[in-house]
Amino acid sequence: MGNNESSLDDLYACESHQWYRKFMTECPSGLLTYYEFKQFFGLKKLSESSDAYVRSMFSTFDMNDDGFIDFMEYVAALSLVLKAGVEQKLRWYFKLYDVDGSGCIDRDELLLIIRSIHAISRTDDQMSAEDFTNMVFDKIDVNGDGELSYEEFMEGIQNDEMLLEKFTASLDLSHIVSKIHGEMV
Ligand SMILES: [Ca+2]
Ligand SMILES: [Ca+2]
Ligand SMILES: [Ca+2]
Repeated sequence: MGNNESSLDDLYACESHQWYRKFMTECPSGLLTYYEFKQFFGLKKLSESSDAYVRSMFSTFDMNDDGFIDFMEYVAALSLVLKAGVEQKLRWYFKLYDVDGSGCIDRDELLLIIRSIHAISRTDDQMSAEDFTNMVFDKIDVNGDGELSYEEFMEGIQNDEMLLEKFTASLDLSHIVSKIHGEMV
């Protein structure tokens, strides 16, 4: 089979093309509103806390803050979810988890997000959102001030295999990816 480099490029181009088709089918105006975003990802009936989570996800994808996700923002978001390295993902998670943008993640923020993730992904995870939040703070709130700074978060998660796996899995969005792939066949 041809050389690897070009087939990788082809694959990427092909994926982008599929993403574009899906995007334009679901969203002919080329701009995705929050409502359409939820439709797009099959997130219709959400509890209040899940809604808050999806809304903050929407606004991290809406990079120019105009209230819409355009195609470039959508591709950037998908590329991040699908292809980004660990550090890049963690940086994005930090932004997502820091709901009020204070530069630190406090206990309530982490709990809110973890609860919302549980609600959306319906994992039969043994650990409750409260237990998970407490464990995270026990492990990586190094100075014990009840907030996770950017450094505590980045270093703590990257140095703890179990947490790293948990956090990556929590946002792997595989149901979204498989939804998109499902329509590629
Ligand atoms: Ca935008
Ligand atoms: Ca905060
Ligand atoms: Ca701290």
